[in-house]
Amino acid sequence: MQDQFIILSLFLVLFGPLQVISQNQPFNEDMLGLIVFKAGLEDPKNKLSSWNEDDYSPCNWEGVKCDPSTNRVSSLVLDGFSLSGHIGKSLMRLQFLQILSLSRNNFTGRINHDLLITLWNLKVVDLSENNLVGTIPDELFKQCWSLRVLSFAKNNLTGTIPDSLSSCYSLASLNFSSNQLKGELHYGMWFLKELQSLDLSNNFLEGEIPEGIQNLYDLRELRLGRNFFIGKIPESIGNCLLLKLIDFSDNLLTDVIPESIQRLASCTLLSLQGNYFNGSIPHWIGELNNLEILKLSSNRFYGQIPFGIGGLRSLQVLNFSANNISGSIPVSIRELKSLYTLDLSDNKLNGSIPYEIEGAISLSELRLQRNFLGGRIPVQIGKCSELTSLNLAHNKLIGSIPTSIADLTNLQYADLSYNKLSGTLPKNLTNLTHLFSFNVSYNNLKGELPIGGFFNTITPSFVHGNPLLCGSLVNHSCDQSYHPKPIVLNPNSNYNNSRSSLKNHHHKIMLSVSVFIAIGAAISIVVGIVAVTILNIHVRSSISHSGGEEFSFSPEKDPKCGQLVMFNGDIIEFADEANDLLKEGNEIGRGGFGIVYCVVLRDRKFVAIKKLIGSSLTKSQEDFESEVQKLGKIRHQNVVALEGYYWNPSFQLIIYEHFSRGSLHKLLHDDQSKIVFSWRARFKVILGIAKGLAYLHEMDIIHYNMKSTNVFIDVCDEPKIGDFGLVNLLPMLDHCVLSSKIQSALGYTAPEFACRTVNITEKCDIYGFGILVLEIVSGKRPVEYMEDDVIVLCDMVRSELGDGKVEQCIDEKLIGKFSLEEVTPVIKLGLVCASQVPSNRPDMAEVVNILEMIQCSSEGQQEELK
Ligand SMILES: *[C@@H]1O[C@H](CO)[C@@H](O)[C@H](O)[C@H]1NC(C)=O
Ligand SMILES: *[C@@H]1O[C@H](CO)[C@@H](O)[C@H](O)[C@H]1NC(C)=O
Ligand SMILES: *[C@@H]1O[C@H](CO)[C@@H](O)[C@H](O)[C@H]1NC(C)=O
Ligand SMILES: *[C@@H]1O[C@H](CO)[C@@H](O)[C@H](O)[C@H]1NC(C)=O
Ligand SMILES: *[C@@H]1O[C@H](CO)[C@@H](O)[C@H](O)[C@H]1NC(C)=O
Ligand SMILES: *[C@@H]1O[C@H](CO)[C@@H](O)[C@H](O)[C@H]1NC(C)=O
Ligand SMILES: *[C@@H]1O[C@H](CO)[C@@H](O)[C@H](O)[C@H]1NC(C)=O
Ligand SMILES: *[C@@H]1O[C@H](CO)[C@@H](O)[C@H](O)[C@H]1NC(C)=O
Ligand SMILES: *[C@@H]1O[C@H](CO)[C@@H](O)[C@H](O)[C@H]1NC(C)=O
Ligand SMILES: *[C@@H]1O[C@H](CO)[C@@H](O)[C@H](O)[C@H]1NC(C)=O
Ligand SMILES: CC(=O)N[C@H]1CO[C@H](CO)[C@@H](O)[C@@H]1O
Repeated sequence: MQDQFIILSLFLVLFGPLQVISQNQPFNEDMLGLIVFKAGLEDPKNKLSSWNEDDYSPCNWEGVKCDPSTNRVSSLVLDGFSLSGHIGKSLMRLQFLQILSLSRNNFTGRINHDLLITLWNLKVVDLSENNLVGTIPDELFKQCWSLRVLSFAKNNLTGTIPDSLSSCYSLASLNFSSNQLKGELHYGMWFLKELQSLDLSNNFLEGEIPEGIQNLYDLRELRLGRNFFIGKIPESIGNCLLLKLIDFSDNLLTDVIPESIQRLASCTLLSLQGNYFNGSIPHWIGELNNLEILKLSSNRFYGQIPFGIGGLRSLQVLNFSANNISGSIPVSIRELKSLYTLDLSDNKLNGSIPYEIEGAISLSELRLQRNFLGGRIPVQIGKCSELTSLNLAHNKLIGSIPTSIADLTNLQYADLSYNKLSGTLPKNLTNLTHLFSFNVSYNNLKGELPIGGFFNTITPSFVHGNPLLCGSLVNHSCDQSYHPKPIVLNPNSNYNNSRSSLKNHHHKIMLSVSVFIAIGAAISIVVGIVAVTILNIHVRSSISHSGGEEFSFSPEKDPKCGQLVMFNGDIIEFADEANDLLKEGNEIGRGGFGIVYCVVLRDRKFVAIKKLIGSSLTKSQEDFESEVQKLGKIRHQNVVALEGYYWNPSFQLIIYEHFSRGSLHKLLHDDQSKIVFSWRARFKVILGIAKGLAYLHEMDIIHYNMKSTNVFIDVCDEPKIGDFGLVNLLPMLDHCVLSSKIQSALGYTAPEFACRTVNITEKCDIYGFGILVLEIVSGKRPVEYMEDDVIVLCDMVRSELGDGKVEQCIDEKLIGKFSLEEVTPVIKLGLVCASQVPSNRPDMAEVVNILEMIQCSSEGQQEELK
């Protein structure tokens, strides 16, 4: 058989043009061409075994198809047959060939310049993924009118793209990618008006991208990546309205992203990575709402990530890494339900990781390393259950590693190194069966390393640089391991016990006093009295012991003793002798965090000074100062301004603005207070608190302790929220424990505090706010102790409202002086905020909107009445 081929080939060579022989046998001419073609090939997998010269027709041969009307070979498709050899002249006998596809073989040699001239019927030529060398001959395109698809991709072709190519005006798809083509792109390329797909990526093309691309009005795919193009993307690209896939990656392109791209609404892929683009990421990018892949990494983009990015509902890959992007991660990220990969690494992002990341439920890879991200790792990250890879290294993250990380059952790789994380490693990280790398080196973690799972094979370099970690791995015995010291007992904290027993019966509004006493009060009162006594002794002794030394804190007097810092830059001069400053007579209040004194400064200005108790638990000076500095930046009409602070190792002061009218609690419940607290004023207070709290939440601050004694009222009836953010001044403890100590006020405590499995979020403040609303409207305390009953305000209101007796819930002092249309929705809003289930509570921004709507509609009604 092999011999026959050789003889045949010889025959062909010897007797030259075969037309003579084949004229009357057009049939055999196709066969002859194919047989000779086969004879020149290596066919290691015997793919062409069906090519038998004894057949009458090649039409049934593997890879061969004939046109039924002429019985001539119209299609030769031998993709991936592992053939090697040259694409010889013999194929040019297949005069009726329309499709020639030899992709994914090992053909070598040059491209014959006669190919298209001889086979002028060819519509598809695909020689991609072979080992063809040499230049693309200019003559090749002399007669190429019928050519629709041309691919020479992934060969070793050199030289330039011939200008003559522009005469192939039927071309719909052109692919010369992954060769070694050089030279500039000729504007003749844009004469190919039928072009739908153009791929010249991965060559050595250079120069500017010529003008005129708008002629390609049918273009859907444009890939010019991995070349050496310079200059800008032509603005006219925005006229190619059908473009879906745009890839200019890894060139030397400059300037800003053309505005006109915003017209390309069908675009699903936009890759500009690895260029020198600058300017900010355009806000309209969020309008390209079919985008699935957006890669802008490794450029010179600066400014913020536009909020509108949340409009990209189909987005799967977002890569902005290695730019100069600042600002924070927009909360609109929660809208990106399809997002699979998010890479914002190597930028200058501030702010914290927004808890809204929980909305990105498809997220598999999250890379935020090397930014300036602060704050805590949000517990909600546990909701991103598809996460396999998490890199937060080289940021300024604080707080503990949330146990919710253990919910990420698919997690394989996590790098949290080089942050300021504290606390212990959650034990149940050992539950993560796919974990193979969990790097927490260079943080402030303490305590014992978990045992089991990944931690059985851990090497020291995963945990290096945490001096307080213990265990055999780090040669540091756990005997004197870290035990959190208890916070100074708060006299009210034990109310939580009685509260939880109340809660079991919360469907009953009234509880008989005997039950109450039996379950809660007996214990809580005794503990309470003991605690108050201990607290008093502690405070008195600390005041009397440290006496004069403690109060000589003017920086000039003893610089080593500590430093007093006022945010307005003033050096504080106290009017009185330092010794008299923080004396009991000046005391104006006590809370979970400390004692508050009212002090007059030299300039006659009053300030409130809070002396932190549990001082041995406060952080290092550096941490304390950085937290207070942060709080000092919190400025809002409805939030108490922090004016300064003082630190020394034994005690710390925080200096606030002072409000002479006192707290909301005083205004509502102090019978001596003669002030008329009108409905208008109350509404203003409710709205103000809502705005202040919304602001705090926006700043990522959870208050944890919303109650009427922590809201102050200024002379214009504006409420000011105080006592926020202090949790961050204490060392990191389990949030749950900490919060239960702080949440001292009976009745304001959100039910989830009792439930250790539920994460505490800002929704706990919204619960407290709801109770506050009811308190302001009703003038009643959240829990009132009657002669032999306990009334839980929120349950009482809920039941009265249910019975249609709204008036019963409104402060008697207001009777006749309010509009029911306004009060009723406010009460309902209060109840919704005080829902038992955290997710049922609206967020504060919504609350503000609702209140403003209530205000508008009732004002509207009053207008109408006039
Ligand atoms: C391609 O052919 C060359 C020689 O003709 C051979 O060395 C090489 O292994 C072949 N490659 C493949 C992928 O078959
Ligand atoms: C061009 O050809 C290469 C190699 O076959 C292929 O990977 C690529 O997807 C093709 N480009 C287009 C736009 O189809
Ligand atoms: C293709 O070109 C590259 C770079 O010049 C060379 O290393 C490689 O050997 C070439 N391959 C073939 C099959 O000629
Ligand atoms: C962007 O870069 C170009 C050229 O590198 C420069 O001319 C232009 O001023 C830069 N524009 C902005 C907004 O930075
Ligand atoms: C983002 O792009 C950079 C290059 O610009 C690349 O190194 C990195 O791997 C990409 N990120 C992801 C997650 O693919
Ligand atoms: C990043 O932006 C800062 C100013 O915000 C500028 O000083 C710096 O040169 C920029 N870096 C790069 C690499 O563009
Ligand atoms: C991990 O432990 C915490 C409490 O320690 C618990 O809330 C959480 O459900 C646990 N997670 C897993 C996956 O076991
Ligand atoms: C996770 O680990 C905890 C102990 O840390 C264990 O109580 C719990 O059952 C584990 N959960 C799973 C799903 O393995
Ligand atoms: C953990 O991270 C540190 C700091 O980036 C690095 O030096 C160390 O090699 C990493 N360890 C492992 C096991 O990857
Ligand atoms: C722990 O001690 C052993 C033996 O002294 C030593 O080989 C090892 O390097 C030490 N490991 C660390 C993390 O210091
Ligand atoms: C809001 C915020 O924290 N901004 C800071 C982000 O980081 C830069 C550089 O460290 C600071 O200058 C900003 O004040």
